[in-house]
Amino acid sequence: MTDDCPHFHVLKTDSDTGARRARLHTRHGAIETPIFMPVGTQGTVKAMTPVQLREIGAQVILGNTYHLNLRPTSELIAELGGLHRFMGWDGPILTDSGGFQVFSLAKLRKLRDDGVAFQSHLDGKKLFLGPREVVDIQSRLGSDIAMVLDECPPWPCERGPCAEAVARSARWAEQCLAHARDTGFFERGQLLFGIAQGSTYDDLRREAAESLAALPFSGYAVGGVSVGEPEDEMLKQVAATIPHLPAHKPRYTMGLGTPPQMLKMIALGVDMFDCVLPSRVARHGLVFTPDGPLNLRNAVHTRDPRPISEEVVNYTTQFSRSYLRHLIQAGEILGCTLLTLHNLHFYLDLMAQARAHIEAGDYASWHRAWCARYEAQ
Ligand code: PRF
Repeated sequence: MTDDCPHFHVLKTDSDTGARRARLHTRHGAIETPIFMPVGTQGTVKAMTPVQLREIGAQVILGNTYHLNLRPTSELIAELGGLHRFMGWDGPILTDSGGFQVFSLAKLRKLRDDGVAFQSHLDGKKLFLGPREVVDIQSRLGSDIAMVLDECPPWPCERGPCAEAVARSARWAEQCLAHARDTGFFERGQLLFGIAQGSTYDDLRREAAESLAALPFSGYAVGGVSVGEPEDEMLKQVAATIPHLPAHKPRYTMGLGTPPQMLKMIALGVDMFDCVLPSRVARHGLVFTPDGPLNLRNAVHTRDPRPISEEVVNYTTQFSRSYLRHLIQAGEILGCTLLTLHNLHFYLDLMAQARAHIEAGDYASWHRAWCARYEAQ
């Protein structure tokens, strides 16, 4: 295997941890890593305009094959010029393949060797997603980074079913790659990432990673983490997977996490993260600060004239905790916008700090001190 990867350049590798500073090139521009990707499931990062996302430093956002293909459908989005034009975001977009969402949302799922049959959670319509379907849908959406179809075992999961999920995911990944090649996916400049499963079994994690690493995917994700397992178990699973993935390609842990979890995973060599956490909890009044999360619904903030944090500067931190609490208590839309903006800015800025500290060569001590303060509460 050569260490040449035309779309990914590792700029600096940390000497004390597995952290690296890199640049991922897509057909809608470059992404500086480590990076957090705000989640825009239905073609919108809830409560945020694309201009606001740009202003807080978002570089790449996520979309979801499952949701967008049900409504308004990938055919309609293709007809309207693709997802970028449809939603007015001209930066990179990563789309998840839909398998994971079928398992968490759809009704009457039936797992088959060739894919998964299910009923729409919206209208009960009978549908099917296989390796070819998810590649075709992501082609129509025009995402810059597409994900293969995988089977994410629940936690906890017995070894037998987990080994089957790993084997099935490996077959589906290979079929996705073959179909992408056959349909001009890579010629159009789209990238395709493999997803390594394996739950809590180190040897299955290794097997999953090695079988994917043998194929020329554009990057690799660690799937099946943050599905209810304790944090130390989550870190163990990522640590069991990363060493068996190619070092010269991007690595992405799907669907996590808290700020300290992301910093710890960067130290293990992870480059990319996505999570609904910062945007979802914002809509319920929870905001992030360097001293840990703050619940603005709490009565202690009723007359608090201070900003969310004296150290964080964004559009939202000009307002008092008292006012922001009032907006959330009153169910005002602006409350969702302001708190989502704050939380996403907090996550994106944390990644910018991580990049700067990897460059400066003090990532190990910086991230330990950052987590200690955040978790001291
Ligand atoms: N697979 C896919 N998407 C996902 C996951 C996965 O395992 C997870 C698990 N944390 C979140 N999103 N395809």
